[in-house]
Amino acid sequence: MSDPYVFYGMAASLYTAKARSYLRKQGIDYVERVVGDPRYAAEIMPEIGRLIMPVLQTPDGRIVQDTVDIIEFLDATVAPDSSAFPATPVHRTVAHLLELFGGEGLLRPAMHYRWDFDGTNVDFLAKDFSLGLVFRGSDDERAAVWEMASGKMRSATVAFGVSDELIPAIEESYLEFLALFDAHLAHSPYLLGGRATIGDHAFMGPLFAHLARDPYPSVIMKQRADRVWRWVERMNTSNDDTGEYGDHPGELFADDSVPDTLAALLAYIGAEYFDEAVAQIVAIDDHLAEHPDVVTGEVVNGKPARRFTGMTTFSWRERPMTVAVVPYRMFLIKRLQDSFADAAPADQRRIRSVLEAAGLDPLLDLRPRRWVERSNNREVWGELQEPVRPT
Ligand SMILES: N[C@@H](CCC(=O)N[C@@H](CS)C(=O)NCC(=O)O)C(=O)O
Repeated sequence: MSDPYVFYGMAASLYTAKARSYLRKQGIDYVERVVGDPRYAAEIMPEIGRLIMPVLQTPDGRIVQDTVDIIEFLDATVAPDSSAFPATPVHRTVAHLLELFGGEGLLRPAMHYRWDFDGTNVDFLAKDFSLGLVFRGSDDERAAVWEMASGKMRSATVAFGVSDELIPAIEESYLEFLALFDAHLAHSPYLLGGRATIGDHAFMGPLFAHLARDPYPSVIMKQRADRVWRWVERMNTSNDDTGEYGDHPGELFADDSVPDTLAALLAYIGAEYFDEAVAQIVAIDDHLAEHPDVVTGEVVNGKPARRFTGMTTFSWRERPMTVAVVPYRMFLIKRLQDSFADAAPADQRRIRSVLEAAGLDPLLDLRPRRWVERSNNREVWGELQEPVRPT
């Protein structure tokens, strides 16, 4: 028997939940270690140049950081027969869109419901964070690490657009999302039908660690969207866990189709997230226009730990919202466009009409003058190209 994979993360971490659900759904033999484990500092950090989770270490010692790369690597090497990437063109492109929205678009409610309800959440979070970050440390060490880590994450809420005046709208928007996802799950155990795809795994990031597990929002999910709560449970099992659907075929929706409840969720993504995604593309293109000295392959922002490239403002629910510019999103949008580009012309027309119905089709065309790619576990600038900006 070969050694298991080693998976570094922690219970409270958003992106850890995304890749963990993949490991579990695929029945991959792995052990999980917290990032406070001294082996993370000794073996992982020197390779990846920053503290970030999750990270996968393969039995032969290879290190893979970033949930997209972890899932893609395992999908190609361990699980090609049960791939989380749909084989058909519409489903595949929609899965990439859901991956973008799940991993990035749901950060705002996740951050708000974690960090703005101290009366209910904070004692749990303090213990939970220190379990993952401090390995067998004293109470004083735990308290110090919690102060540092929680201070950093709390200030990041602002970077994701949480502000006092927008909180009522953020909550309204999240409840709408829960209602739409819950309605979709009434007839389907996963986003694209009978099995989990990369879209489900990305949704697990915000929906598990923060929105289903932190005390305050977990009650909201259980009371308002019990099917979403069940989906979260299901995503953490290695079997189907679809009893309430009867004998459900483990297949995606027939004929590459998008049922009405999924179309409604896509329309929600169009209304809630499209302007933000476009603002990110434009801001990255502006940044590159102002920095013509950037070269292909250069680490974005000079250091892997620098995740933001300034701030940008766009209109959200008819109010201005200011958020951090996140170059990593260019990596995800490129994958969406690559999936579209790989499709045959007739399939491209079908993809475009599904996205058009949701007001999302320009995401198939807009691009900054350089994409963001990943190399050696870092985000790097791609080749220079002709930008396509909104008209
Ligand atoms: N793009 C990365 C994001 C990973 C990420 O942001 N992880 C968070 C925890 S959920 C983290 O390590 N944050 C630490 C930090 O930014 O200092 C992925 O998909 O894996």
